[in-house]
Amino acid sequence: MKPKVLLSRKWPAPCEERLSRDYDVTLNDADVALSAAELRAAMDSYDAVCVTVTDTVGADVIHKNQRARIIGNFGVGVNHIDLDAAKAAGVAVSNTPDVLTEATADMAITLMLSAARRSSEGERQLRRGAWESWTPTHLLGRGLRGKTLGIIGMGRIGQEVARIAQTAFSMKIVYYNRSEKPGGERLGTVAEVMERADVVSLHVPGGAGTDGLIGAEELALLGPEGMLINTARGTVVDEPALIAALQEGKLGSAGLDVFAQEPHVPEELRVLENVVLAPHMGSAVVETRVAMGMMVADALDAHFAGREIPNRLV
Ligand code: 8YV
Repeated sequence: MKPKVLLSRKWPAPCEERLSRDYDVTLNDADVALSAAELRAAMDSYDAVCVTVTDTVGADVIHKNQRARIIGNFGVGVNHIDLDAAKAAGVAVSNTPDVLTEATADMAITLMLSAARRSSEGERQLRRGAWESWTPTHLLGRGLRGKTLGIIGMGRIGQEVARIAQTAFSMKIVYYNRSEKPGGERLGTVAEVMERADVVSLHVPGGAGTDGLIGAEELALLGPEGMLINTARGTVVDEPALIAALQEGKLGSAGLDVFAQEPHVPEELRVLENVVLAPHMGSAVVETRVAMGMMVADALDAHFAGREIPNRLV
């Protein structure tokens, strides 16, 4: 009998094909995520449950003596999984680091360039037939060359964003991180980074420790010419404060791939011209998503073969 595996969302075909060879795979290909009750029930009917950022896997979902002894997370961020509850229940949890570093860093750079050069605004104008003529002052943006980029969270993705910005745009890098990392000047506080930088890109994990890390005060330090890029988690920024700062011109612009309550994006953000928005696409590259799925498959293979689980967090 093949172990029973649940995929909470649809995965790239090569990953599903690989898993189907060795496992009895069920997948949720509906457009909506599974509810907590469905996830809890799945923990008792499957040998492994594979989840994504859209699944809230709390202490009400994970329970002692559940059938699934492994939860494979398709993604690096695990703020949606209660790791303490998993530990208490003796359930393994794995994630997918490294393989999405470049894709996510590229997304941060995409948003940065797009917000700096107002390309989304220009496209919206063109598509609604409002581009009347070329003039020397039409849709003037800002250059990134020689500006200062602040990185909050100098982990793998933060370092890669810094590297690209430094090598491609000669940006000066300042960062806030608990420990010293290569690739820039480490500053003592988030506030110092917000004050020194022209552009700030967020790369800290989500969860209680970073909830509302960037609020009205920090945004004001970044200032009317400043730009905020977020490809980390929406909860890291106080979203109402961000909206107010953008509306009042206290913050120049923003590039956002993540939101506090996805897939909900506040109407106030959607109507602002000085914001570039993306629906959580950081790792949305074919090769990356396949690599992520294969990494979860590797973890399941190791688990069922009784080997050490790669990328095991719990
Ligand atoms: C993933 C992400 O696509 O890996 C992460 O933490 O935020 C995204 O890049 C998403 O989480 C899929 O679960």
